[in-house]
Amino acid sequence: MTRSIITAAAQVGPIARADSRAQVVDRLIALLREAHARGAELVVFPELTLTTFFPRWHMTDPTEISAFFETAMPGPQTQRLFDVARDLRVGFYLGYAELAEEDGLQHRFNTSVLVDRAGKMVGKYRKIHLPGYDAPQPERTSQHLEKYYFEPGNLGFPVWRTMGAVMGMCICNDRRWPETYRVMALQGAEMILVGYNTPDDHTGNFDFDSLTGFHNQLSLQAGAYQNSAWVVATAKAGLEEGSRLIGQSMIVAPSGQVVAMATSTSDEVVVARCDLDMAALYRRTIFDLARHREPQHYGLIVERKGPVPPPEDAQP
Ligand code: CDV
Repeated sequence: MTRSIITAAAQVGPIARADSRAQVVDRLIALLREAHARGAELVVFPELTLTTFFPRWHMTDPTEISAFFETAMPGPQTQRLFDVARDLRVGFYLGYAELAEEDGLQHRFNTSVLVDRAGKMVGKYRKIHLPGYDAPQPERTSQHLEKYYFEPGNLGFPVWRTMGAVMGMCICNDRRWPETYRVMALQGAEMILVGYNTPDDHTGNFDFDSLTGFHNQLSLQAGAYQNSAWVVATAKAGLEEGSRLIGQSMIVAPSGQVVAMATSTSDEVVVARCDLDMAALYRRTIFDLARHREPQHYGLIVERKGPVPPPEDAQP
C-alpha cells in the first residue's frame, strides 16, 4: 500500500502594515478552503504569516513592536483558522512572531507550529538561522533586522511522526543551510515544511540579488534530494510595503524535482500528492545514511565562526 499525503503550499500575497489580523485570517481561511476543495490534507502557510514582514523597519517603541507578536497560539484572532482546519480535517503549518514567557523573562522568536488534522498542536519550531542585522544599517534603504527582533530558536530541529509521515519544520533562511535538512533527515524526516519571506534585493548587490529565485530553487531542490525528503516551501509574495517578495512557492520531491510551483506573487494554492515511499526509496538506496554516510572519516570538525587563521609563521 502506498503512503501519500496530498499537500498544499498556500502562498500569501502582500500584507499591508495596516491590515488587521482578522483580514489576514479571512484570507488564510479562503486559501485553506480552496486547498481542501482540491484534496489537500496538509496546508503549509508562509513565515510570519499574520502580518506584514515587519523586520524591514526599525521600531523602538515596545508597544508598536508587540503589536506584531502573538502571545498565544491559537489566540483570539487565530482560533477561527484552527476551527475551520479541524472541521475540514486539514493539518497545517503556520509561521508567526511569538512573544514567549520563559524563566520569568520575555523572549521573541520567529516561530512555526504544526497542527494535525484533528486540530491538535503537534509541534513548535523556532527559527535558528536569523539573517540580517541586530541594528539598523544606515547605508541600506530597506532594513533586515531579524537579529534585532528575534533570538535564535532554542528548540533545535525536532521531527514529529504525525498525519502518517515523519515531518520537520524550518523557516526561511534555514532552507539555505545544509545542516537544517541533514539534522532532520538523520531523525528520519520524510517531509520538511518551510515558510519564507524573501525580498529580491536583500544583499544590495545586483549580481547576487538577480539570482534570488535561482538560489531559492537551488536550496530547496538540493535539500530535498540530498536528504530524501519532500520539501514544501511557501512564500509570502508580491509587492509588500515597497519590498518585492519573491513567490515561487513550490513542492519538491525527494528526487529533487519540482512537482508544483506558484505562477503568481498573489494568494495562490499549489497542490501535489507527496508519495512517502519515494522518500523511502531514495533513503534506501543512494542516500542510505546509515550505510553510506562516513562521519568518522570527515576529519575534525572545529566549531569556528571565522576563516581558518593564518599559520603562526605567516609573514605580515
Ligand atoms: N526572512 C528571511 O529569512 N529572509 C532571508 C533573506 C533576507 C536572505 C532568506 O533567506 O530568504
